[in-house]
Amino acid sequence: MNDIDTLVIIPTYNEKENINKIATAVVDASPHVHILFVDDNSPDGTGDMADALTRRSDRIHVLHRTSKDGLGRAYIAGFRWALERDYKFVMEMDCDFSHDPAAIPSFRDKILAGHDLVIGSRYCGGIRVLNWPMSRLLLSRGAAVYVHLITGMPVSDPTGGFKCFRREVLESYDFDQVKANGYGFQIEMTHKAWMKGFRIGEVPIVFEDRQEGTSKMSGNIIYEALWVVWTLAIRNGFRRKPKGKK
Ligand SMILES: Nc1nc2c(ncn2[C@@H]2O[C@H](COP(=O)(O)OP(=O)(O)O)[C@@H](O)[C@H]2O)c(=O)[nH]1
Ligand SMILES: [Mg+2]
Repeated sequence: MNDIDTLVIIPTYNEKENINKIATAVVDASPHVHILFVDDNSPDGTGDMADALTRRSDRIHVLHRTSKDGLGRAYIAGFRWALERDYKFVMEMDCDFSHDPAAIPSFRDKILAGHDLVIGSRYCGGIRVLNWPMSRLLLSRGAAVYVHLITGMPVSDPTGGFKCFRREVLESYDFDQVKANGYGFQIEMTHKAWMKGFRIGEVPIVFEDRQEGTSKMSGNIIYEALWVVWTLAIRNGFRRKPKGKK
């Protein structure tokens, strides 16, 4: 695989305005990455566009799924695909430019400096969110406070979806036991890694609302995140630190 050691997984559902631009931007951002698009049979033809991209670049791959099944399920399919191959690091990233591809190298650098999971944070040392409605900012900030109060997890942006896993973290999960599928999925994956004692780091990111296409966020996703936090806390007996730590 030469210099390639990182897979950037990008789930897509109706992203025809963004997919070509994001592919170019990610490939240009780092010589170390491949992309895997995980498309849930988007009605707008995003899956066909992803196929066309794979023919143009051997650094771009696509996984097609039959129907819209949520972000978490798409990522798990991508994680399994990554683990069948030799990637050392696996990233999560949205297709809509809310996550700036130029930040990709900072995640890999932070992992190489001795972390197992690196989370892009909008909220460490200030708030860096552009063009989001105030309601969504409050929801996201509220979720961060809620997660911290209930679990004690020392992560400033637990619902964020721009992150990088060391392969060993993904190998440690039992994907059949993952319950949540939306923002709760991000909280659940990070909480599990933290409980197992993996080293978690944060890099500051600027988050900008999408300019093209539409959000797939729904009320159900919010309810799911609310209960999943309690499930995680209860399942771990309200333990507020990783195993083996005093
Ligand atoms: N494959 C797949 N991708 C999804 C699904 N839901 C959302 N996405 C993708 O996940 C990313 C984040 O979704 P988005 O709608 O921007 O959520 P928001 O940023 O929270 O409003 C985008 O790249 C979407 O195309 C899904 O059910 N399946
Ligand atoms: Mg978005």
